[in-house]
Amino acid sequence: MKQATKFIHAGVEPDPSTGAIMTPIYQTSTFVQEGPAQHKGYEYARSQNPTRTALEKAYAAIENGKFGLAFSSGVAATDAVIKLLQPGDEIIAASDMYGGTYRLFTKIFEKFGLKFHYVDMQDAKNIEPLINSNTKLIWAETPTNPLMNIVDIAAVSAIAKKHSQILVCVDNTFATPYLQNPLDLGADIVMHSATKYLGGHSDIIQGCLMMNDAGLREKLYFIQKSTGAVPGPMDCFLALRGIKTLHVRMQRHCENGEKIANYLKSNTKVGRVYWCGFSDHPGYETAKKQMRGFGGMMSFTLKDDNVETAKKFLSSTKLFALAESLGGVESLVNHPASMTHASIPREERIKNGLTDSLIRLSVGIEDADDLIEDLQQAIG
Ligand code: P1T
Repeated sequence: MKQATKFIHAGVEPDPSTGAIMTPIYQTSTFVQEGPAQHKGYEYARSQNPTRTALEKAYAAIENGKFGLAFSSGVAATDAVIKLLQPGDEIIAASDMYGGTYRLFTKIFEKFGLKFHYVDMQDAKNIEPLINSNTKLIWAETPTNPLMNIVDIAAVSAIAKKHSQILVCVDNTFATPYLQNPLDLGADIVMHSATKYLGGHSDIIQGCLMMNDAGLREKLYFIQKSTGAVPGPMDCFLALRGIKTLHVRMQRHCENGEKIANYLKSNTKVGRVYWCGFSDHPGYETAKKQMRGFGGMMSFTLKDDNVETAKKFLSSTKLFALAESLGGVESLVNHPASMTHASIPREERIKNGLTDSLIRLSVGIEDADDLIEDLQQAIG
């Protein structure tokens, strides 16, 4: 089945009781049983809910996976993956990633005896020297938030496959399944902040995991129901609705992204533009190999590269709303150093290239000319 058809139909069947074409919002906490343990597959809504079941089937299908699991946030989905591990286990993660993921690893899980190593994963070979018998997970994000670095998923997965105990999980939030399918490239788990492009309308917080291995699905399902970070049925309904237009939205995000990236590059007041669709981007060849387009996320600095000028720009846009998050139909602008990545220690951040003056754009699906006009007046 072609992608566009899959995004619209994945997981959804006419409702068995009424024929409703849209999966109803099963707003219920529990399900009546005919006798003890005699039920229709639904017992208690933390464990199963029909709206969530439809969404989880859709999640599996859009990432070419066998199984999908929905969580109450992207961070909750990441949390579930790390709970597969035990004290003493080691994780290799990319040094550039969403600040909240870094915070979860360093502030929550390190104190439970997990050891995290952070490497520049733009060269997969950097991983190998860190592998030992305790290494259980490689955590990759690509393109990375906010520097748009590219990790070669097939190369990282091939290294992991040499060691049977190592799982690879890829945070595919920025690329979305429209552009990239990590399971097809050898990853064991795909994670998304569905809050972003999958939901697509800035109206839910949600996360998900997709995988092919039934044993892994059982372990993650056990964690999902035991720790309880499940999304409510209304949010599942909204995510299901969002997925139906993912391909159409992404097409426009990619078109607008290219126009805006080129506009910024040509503006003499702009310094460096971080967008993986430029042929001089260090990860361009890998991006071209593993992605079907380059998306609408980018970061840049102004030539007058200081925090005050950046802040003035951030307060001057009118269409680009200054806010955390990304991937919605409306354009957003963000200051990673003080907003989404504030939990990463400054020295650590700067060492990896995330300066105080970096500006991140989530290019929406408005008219590109209007967006360029807005950037133009804000740059001045
Ligand atoms: O916000 P939540 O749904 O819990 O997802 C966390 C998350 C995980 N991975 C990536 C790549 C992300 O970008 C995020 C959330 N990011 C933002 C809120 C942001 O503005 O970058």
